[in-house]
Amino acid sequence: MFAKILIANRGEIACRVIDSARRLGVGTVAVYSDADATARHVAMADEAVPIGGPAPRDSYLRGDAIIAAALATGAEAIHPGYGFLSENPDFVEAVEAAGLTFIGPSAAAIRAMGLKDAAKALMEKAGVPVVPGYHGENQDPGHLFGAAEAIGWPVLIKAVAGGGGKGMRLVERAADFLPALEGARGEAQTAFGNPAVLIEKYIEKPRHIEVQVFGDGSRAVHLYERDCSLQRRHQKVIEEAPAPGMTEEMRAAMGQAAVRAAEAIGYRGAGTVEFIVDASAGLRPDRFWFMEMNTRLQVEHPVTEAVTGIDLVEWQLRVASGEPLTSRQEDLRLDGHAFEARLYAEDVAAGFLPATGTLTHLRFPQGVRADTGVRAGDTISPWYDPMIAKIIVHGPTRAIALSRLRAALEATEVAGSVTNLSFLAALARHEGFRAGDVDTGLIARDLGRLTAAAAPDLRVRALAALGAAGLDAGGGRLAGFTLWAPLRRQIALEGMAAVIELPGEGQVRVTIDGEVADCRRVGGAWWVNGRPAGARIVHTPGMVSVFGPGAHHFALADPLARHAEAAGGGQTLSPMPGVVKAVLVAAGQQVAAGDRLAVIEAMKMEHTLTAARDGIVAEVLVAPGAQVEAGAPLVRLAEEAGEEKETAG
Ligand code: MV4
Repeated sequence: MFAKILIANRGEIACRVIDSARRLGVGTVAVYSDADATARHVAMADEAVPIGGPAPRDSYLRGDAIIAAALATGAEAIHPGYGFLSENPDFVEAVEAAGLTFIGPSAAAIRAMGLKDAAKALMEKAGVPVVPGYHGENQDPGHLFGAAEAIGWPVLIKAVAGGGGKGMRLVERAADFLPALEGARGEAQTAFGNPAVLIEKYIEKPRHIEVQVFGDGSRAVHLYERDCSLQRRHQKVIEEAPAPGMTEEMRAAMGQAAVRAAEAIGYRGAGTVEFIVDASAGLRPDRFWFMEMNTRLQVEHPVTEAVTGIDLVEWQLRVASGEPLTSRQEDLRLDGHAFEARLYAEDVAAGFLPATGTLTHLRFPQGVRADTGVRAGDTISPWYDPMIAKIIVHGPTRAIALSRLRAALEATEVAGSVTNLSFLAALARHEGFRAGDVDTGLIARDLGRLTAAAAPDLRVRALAALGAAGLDAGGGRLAGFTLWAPLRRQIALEGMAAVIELPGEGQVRVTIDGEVADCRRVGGAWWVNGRPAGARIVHTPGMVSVFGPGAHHFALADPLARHAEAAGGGQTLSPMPGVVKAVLVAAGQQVAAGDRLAVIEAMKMEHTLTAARDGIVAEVLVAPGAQVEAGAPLVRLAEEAGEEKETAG
């Protein structure tokens, strides 16, 4: 086994690799960008090396800096995690040329699976079923059209170098073929620098079922399947193992096909063979086809760990350090059912827009596995994937595991950023999902229902008002209330006004929009209208959150903040979280309404902010490169001439 490894990644996967390494007595070196100097993975590792600026190309994609860090710290091997350099064969070669071990497959194995057409041809030869279609060299439009006619409509045009749905076009009839081909080729050229396409029969309502494989360079085993059909725009949302409805016959066929795929390329380490499945007539062993092979450890690997009891990172370290695979296929067992939900900082209501912010409060329930790269107080920055955590549950049956997932999601507490938590919980309650009736279109079909924000009920609003009044603290010593407060108080929360009264000893009456909630403190817990409230009130700056079940957040309507906003005719605020690309004015400069003040970049799009009125720049509040949150002031204009400040007296 290695004495020390370097983890060329960040976030939850870096933390998760460090956990297994530590358990095996392996020393760990983290690398980090300037944006991650205080990140959890840096704090967890034995040593940490800065490798550059926050943009991935300046740090986590800099193979040279990462290899230099490994050599400087005496690490013997590099674990790439997923994303970044994990499937870059040139990096693998550079690691090996430096005398280090890459914890993963050979450069040749990665290259063999890099292009869809070559991978399909290779798999066909190895006896792995591939989607009927054309994946040859001839890219002449007439030839491709002939191939499509032969396959039969509808067909799918896919970029040979593609992934994640880029350069993919559905063609339902002959007349649409040529424009679709041109569109796919253009997109493929732009995205991958390679316009080549292949043509496939279109599988309607497919399921995405993938098989975890593990090889030692010659032999491979499979560790059963995962169903990743719950996706939104090619982003996986909830994954599970095993696949609902899987039969022993189908599992054996898919497992054998995946092992053939891995052995055909002399695969070493953890990999995943993705299949597309036509489940329109149930799961049948003649209705699955190879899609692609991911030559890395995947995000959703924990569901496989949960149902097999295997630590896949331990296996990766063992095989990379030269140990042979010790488990044979017949030694492996499938135990129960597992789910993983991906908790993201994202604004579901705004079309799943990635969000940023400081996680002022973060708490996961007991008894579930939460893989995370952040702690309370950490920031989700705009530089990287906004995943907060993966929540993984296990149970003896699918129904029990799914009810554990629902409970875990309803008991997870996050404040400081919007999240997809209630969307995930709605999915966990979805009838079709509960019935195991999953396909890749489920989320899109029921999007409205899944993203409808639940209005807080009276109980939740009353608790928020109690929290805003400061009555939740102090262990029920309500008597103190009368010492400092009047018997009747108005509480203003964003979108809600409440009146709090004390009708008697230990009792609080909250009136909201004419509805009355009689609240009482019983043994340290609140009861509302005769029932235990069963919720937790959490305070974070400017906010009261009520957790359980689910989460509701109420901004404190701060009269001071509102005053600043009104007076802030002079302030230009960032409309969203992002990075300041440019500041176009300086203090003292005269500007006219509409003049450009600053440029913010968020999610690879630039937004220019302009002056709301004529004036003089009093203050520039940010510098280029700064990370800003939504509502952050960027530039302040001097008060208009003749406008006097309010004075006392
Ligand atoms: C398909 C397909 C139907 N028929 N291929 C989407 C991304 C890429 N990995 C392959 N994808 C698909 N390929 C044929 N021949 C439907 C999809 C597809 C999909 C596949 C897996 C998971 C989610 C998906 C969402 C939309 C389309």
